[in-house]
Amino acid sequence: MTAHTVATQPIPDQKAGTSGLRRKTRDFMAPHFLENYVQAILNAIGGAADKRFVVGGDGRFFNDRAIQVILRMAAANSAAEVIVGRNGLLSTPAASHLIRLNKADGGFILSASHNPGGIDEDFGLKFNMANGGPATEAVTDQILAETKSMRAYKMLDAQDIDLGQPGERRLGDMAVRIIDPVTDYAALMETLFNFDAIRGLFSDGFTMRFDAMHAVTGPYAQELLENQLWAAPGTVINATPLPDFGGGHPDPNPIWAHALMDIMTGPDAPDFGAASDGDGDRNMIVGRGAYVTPSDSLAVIAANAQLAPGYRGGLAGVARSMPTSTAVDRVAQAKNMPCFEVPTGWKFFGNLMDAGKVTLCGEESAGTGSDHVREKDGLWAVLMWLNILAATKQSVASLMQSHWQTYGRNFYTRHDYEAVDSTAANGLMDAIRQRLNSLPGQHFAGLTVSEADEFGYTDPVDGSETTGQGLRILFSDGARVVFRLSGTGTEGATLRVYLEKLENDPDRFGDAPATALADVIRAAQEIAEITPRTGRDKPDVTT
Ligand code: G16
Repeated sequence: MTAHTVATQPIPDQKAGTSGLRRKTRDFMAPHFLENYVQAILNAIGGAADKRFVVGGDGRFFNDRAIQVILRMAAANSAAEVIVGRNGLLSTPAASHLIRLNKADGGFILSASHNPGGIDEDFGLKFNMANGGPATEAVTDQILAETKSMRAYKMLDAQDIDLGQPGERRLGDMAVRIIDPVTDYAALMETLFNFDAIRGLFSDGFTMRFDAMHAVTGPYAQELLENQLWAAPGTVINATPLPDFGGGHPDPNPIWAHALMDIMTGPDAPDFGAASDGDGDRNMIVGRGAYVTPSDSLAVIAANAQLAPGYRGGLAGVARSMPTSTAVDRVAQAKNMPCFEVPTGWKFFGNLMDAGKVTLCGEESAGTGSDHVREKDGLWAVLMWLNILAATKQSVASLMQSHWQTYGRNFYTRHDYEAVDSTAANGLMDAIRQRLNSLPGQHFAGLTVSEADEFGYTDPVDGSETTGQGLRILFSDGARVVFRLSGTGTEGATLRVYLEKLENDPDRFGDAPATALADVIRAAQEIAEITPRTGRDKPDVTT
């Protein structure tokens, strides 16, 4: 087997978004596209010589081909070892754990997360660093710079490696270690949660559905929930990872996980429902007839985490992304815990966790996790909920009621306008940006603006600065609307409108979010002129 150098040209716009490079699958399959980007990553981290990496993905279309390319390039760039999940499968949190467990130099995670998969859908690649977390902005900036001057990449002439069986292989001088994707991750979960208590819950007749959405968490959920925690066979549905996720969006929210929502609101609803996304880092939590928003889930976990053995000593602090509701802030205040607000993107939590400033992090985009890894972790959140339910012996609905009684209810909803013309979306944002200073004091839909700004962040650990992270409008009654353009889409622009209002009147806790937030929604429409500027009279997705 010989390594050779392939001449190439820079490919425009290989700029990472919120979480790595996401593009149409056919873009990734185009000549040199993947290879250029992989070489740019290796160059940006100072080369691969003698380094060890973890490689795996969510099993979407092109996952298998891309992994073979990465293996050959790692070998040609003189890496010492690559650890790869059997059949190329690794959930994102499991990959993060493996990097840390094996003290690897980093990892390549192949996924476009919750985006659909297939030759005409989406693909993605991101690099995680030695701490197990997504590359920081400094590193992604360096990768981008490398893509712009890319002239050659290294490739080993070699046959595909059979990834179907665990064991040691060699690719030239590089070792390839194929491992079971689930084992180490499941062992980590057992150190964090009270498995006996959860087994007791299921033994007492507690029922559950976990929708793996034909994505990567199927094997993880079957092993943990059905084999180790004694949930009834059939608890995990859509458990086989498929390259096109069965034609669906593997996005765990009430819209895309509507099959699970139908079960949970139907006459035979089980006690508990949950779902995870393409690569297993997002989660949805739902009780019988009781959907829990990701922001509320974060707050409930912050309030109850000490019930799980791994968190018995309490939390060092909590952090949320800026658009996430402030429900967790009130828990932190009551418990006298530090609470950090960071830009959208899990990479912004990494420094806080590494520095021991926070234990628990969460995002409105269905991500929750702790410092056990450096990614959000869908199944971790599900096990945390099961542990809390086992310890409190409450239903999801009653737990939420008592949480709101204590802390108030943050009504919350997000409106997504997808595949909007990019110029129109940027124009909408610019127009608000230009009016930020004049908005305070103005009235919209009966609400008075009290503050308006554009969110920027200075990392308290390394002092790095990030600007332009969302436009915030606060109203005098404490309600809030945030406008932000998504960084994970692959088509046009996606406008996200995040709407929130705190309610302290227990008689109103049962209101529908759309009712409770009606005035905030109208105010957002008026401020952003959404319909005239985008031509849309309603959001594509409301969660
Ligand atoms: C990614 C990041 C998350 C972030 C989300 C937001 O999620 O990992 O930290 O909250 O994107 O996406 P957007 O920029 O579209 O609002 P994932 O699950 O897609 O990797």
